[in-house]
Amino acid sequence: LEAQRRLLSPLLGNVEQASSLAMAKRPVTRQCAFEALVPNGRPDVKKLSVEGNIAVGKSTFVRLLGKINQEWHTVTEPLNQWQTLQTSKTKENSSNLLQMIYQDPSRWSYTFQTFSCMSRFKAQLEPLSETLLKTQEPVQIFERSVYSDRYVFAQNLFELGYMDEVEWAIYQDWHSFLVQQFEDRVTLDGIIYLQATPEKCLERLHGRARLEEQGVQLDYLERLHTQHEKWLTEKTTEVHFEHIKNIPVLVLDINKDFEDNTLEEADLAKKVEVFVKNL
Ligand code: UDP
Ligand code: D5M
Ligand code: MG
Repeated sequence: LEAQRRLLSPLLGNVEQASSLAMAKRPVTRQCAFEALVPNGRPDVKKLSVEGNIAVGKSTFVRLLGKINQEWHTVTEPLNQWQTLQTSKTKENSSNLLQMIYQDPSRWSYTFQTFSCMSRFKAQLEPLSETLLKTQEPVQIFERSVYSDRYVFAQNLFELGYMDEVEWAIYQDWHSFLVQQFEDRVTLDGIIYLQATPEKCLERLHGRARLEEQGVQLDYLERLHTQHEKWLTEKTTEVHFEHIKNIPVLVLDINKDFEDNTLEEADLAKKVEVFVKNL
């Protein structure tokens, strides 16, 4: 484990922290088959994902959004499925894939990517609930997406050498195929990027004390931070899908705690409301 940890070398030193609203035009290529699911005359659903480093505060933020606007349908990450992957019909026989990838990333990275990404596809492809369809301006908010799975995690694990070239090629092939097949249904209208320093994320990670993550080091979070920055602020990541290339991104600096801080919560919620309205 020590040897593996040493391999997670740091990429980045300083992190720019700024809160900015980066808007671009809404992609024009959504809908068609999906439109048929929407009753006549009803505005279609705006879909967003909340992205950000491990333990930055995404789940807390998504819960907050769901509380603030009860018409917004929120979907948290299917982490539970990765921790209790059933390997036989009896419930006692389950494997913790999250623990396995942290303990032996070379062995389990590709397997983890297939399972985590499929679970994200399934979450994004879930039929819209009756309640959501009845709302005037339906909004769905996902914690992470099939895009961060590839452009943050899978990319990083490949760069670290935990997936070899063959695994990476196969991963990219099926990922592109699935996104293209389901484009209308897995496309997003906007991304909320929760930004904080890797140091702040590590502090929150320690506070949360999830058992599987005990060995996570700062340099791993620094690498993931860099992947997020390259993808969402610098826009230097090569993205393979037109519908996601120019997606509007709302960057929120959440170094300051928003949890249990009513003023901070209200300020962030206002920014999200304006962002969603303009999508
Ligand atoms: N947290 C915090 N301040 C905040 C938001 C979150 O201390 O403003 C804590 C939260 O209670 C949890 C940890 O940070 O213990 C990680 O939060 P979360 O699970 O929401 O992060 P995620 O991994 O989903 O991004
Ligand atoms: O993310 C949940 C946990 O799962 C955290 O330890 C990161 C890990 N994770 C999520 N997606 C991936 C992929 N695709 N590969 C490897 N590890 C992953 P949290 O940020 O706590 O909500
Ligand atoms: Mg979470």
